[in-house]
Amino acid sequence: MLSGLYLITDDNQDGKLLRKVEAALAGGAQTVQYRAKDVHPDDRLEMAKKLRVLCTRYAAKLIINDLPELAREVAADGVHLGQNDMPAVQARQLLGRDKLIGISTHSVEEALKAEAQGADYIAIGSIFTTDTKAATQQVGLDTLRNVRKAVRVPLVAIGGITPDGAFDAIDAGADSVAIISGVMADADPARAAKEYSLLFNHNRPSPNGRVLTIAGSDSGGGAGIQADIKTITLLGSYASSVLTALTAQNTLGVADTYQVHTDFVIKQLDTVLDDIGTDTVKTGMLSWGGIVTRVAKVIADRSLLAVVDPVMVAKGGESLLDKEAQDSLISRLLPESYLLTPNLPEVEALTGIAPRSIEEMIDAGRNLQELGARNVLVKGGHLNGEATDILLIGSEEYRLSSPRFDTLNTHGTGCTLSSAIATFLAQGYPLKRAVERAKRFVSLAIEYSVPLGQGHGPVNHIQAAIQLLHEGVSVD
Ligand code: 3NM
Repeated sequence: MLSGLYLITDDNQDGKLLRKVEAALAGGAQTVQYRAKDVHPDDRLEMAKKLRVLCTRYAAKLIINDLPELAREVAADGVHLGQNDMPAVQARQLLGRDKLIGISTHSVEEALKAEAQGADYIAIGSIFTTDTKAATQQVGLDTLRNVRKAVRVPLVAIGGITPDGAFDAIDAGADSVAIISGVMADADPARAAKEYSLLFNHNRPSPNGRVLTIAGSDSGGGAGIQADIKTITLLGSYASSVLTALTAQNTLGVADTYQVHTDFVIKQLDTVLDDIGTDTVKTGMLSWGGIVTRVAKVIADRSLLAVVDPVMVAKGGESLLDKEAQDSLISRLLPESYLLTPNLPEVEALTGIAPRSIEEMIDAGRNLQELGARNVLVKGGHLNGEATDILLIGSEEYRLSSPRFDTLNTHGTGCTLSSAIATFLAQGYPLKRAVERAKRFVSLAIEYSVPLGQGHGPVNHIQAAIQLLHEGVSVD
């Protein structure tokens, strides 16, 4: 059964092809189609052999585009044919019954014909506009839906597919999404591949998705690892946790802190990852520079998708990280973060800019992307007026507003937001939808908070989760 991310190679022969394909395989690509339009046959054979070895190592399928003979020569798992290539019947004779034959189609009629000819899977496209292939017709999601109704074989959606588009294509019935530029043109193909691969977790039975939180313990239970585990669990994913520090804490503040040895932090991390693995990571309070650096290295080595809450400044304004840890955060962890979620004091500590307007929040967020963060959510809660957050996804920019509530009970909102985002990502929501849904969860948790203790009380995770599930899926 063909499913998940179907990577198609581009014609880029600058020597980086194998490295990019390997990164994409590490990120979760299930199928690789070798598509080499303008390559000398000798070089093509050489590359196809190398891809065969690589795909075998990652237990992924190798498909050869257009060339059944080459597929046979390198013992590929199958061949992909266009409408004008060798007829499927002939390719079947050449390759035998056990190999996969895929056929490109652009309509219900072509899909029915391809199925009748014995296609093992059908590609349908171009779903969206694409610059990668000239002269392809755009067919849209409706055609995909109609093809889904008409045929039984696995469907691969192709053409201009971004993570958001992939989410919609999967919803419309695609078993797999075929991607060229979304992975091959990305500076970080492993994380790009992981981003697409996670989308296939959507609508799985709970616990759906695995989230690993790396943070400190809040004995009061409102923030830190306790808030993370409540959030992840109540929203329906599996939570694992790595403790960096223990605090003696209540709603009035932190009475004392007990540091966990760095070696033991890393031991927890490796032990969980070597066995259970994880779909996403959320990092909170990392305490000091040594932990930041070594956690960042694990995230880099394993290409983990990390939501990094740069916990640096306490509610009262006091610094929670020493200078060395701040430097390590900027130089080591920022470049490995999939999403960075600073509040305004943290933006100032990281960039030296203290944003006083939406435009300045955007500028500061762009600075953080230049420092290496893939995407940034600048939380505007500390500005006066309506709370507006800025979400920067690559070069896109979104303004997300939420209501303000007149309450002291906001202890743990930052932890809750970042772990809710990590959870929804692990459940297969693309980033913008994951952030919107997580913001809704936090708003509900604040709205339903009840007084506990004499200081900043905790938010109400359980009531928020119940309410969110009642509201249904869509917050678009
Ligand atoms: N075939 P990207 S669209 C190879 O419509 C190919 O059959 C298409 O590249 C079709 O992910 C396409 O960069 C290009 O848009 C897909």
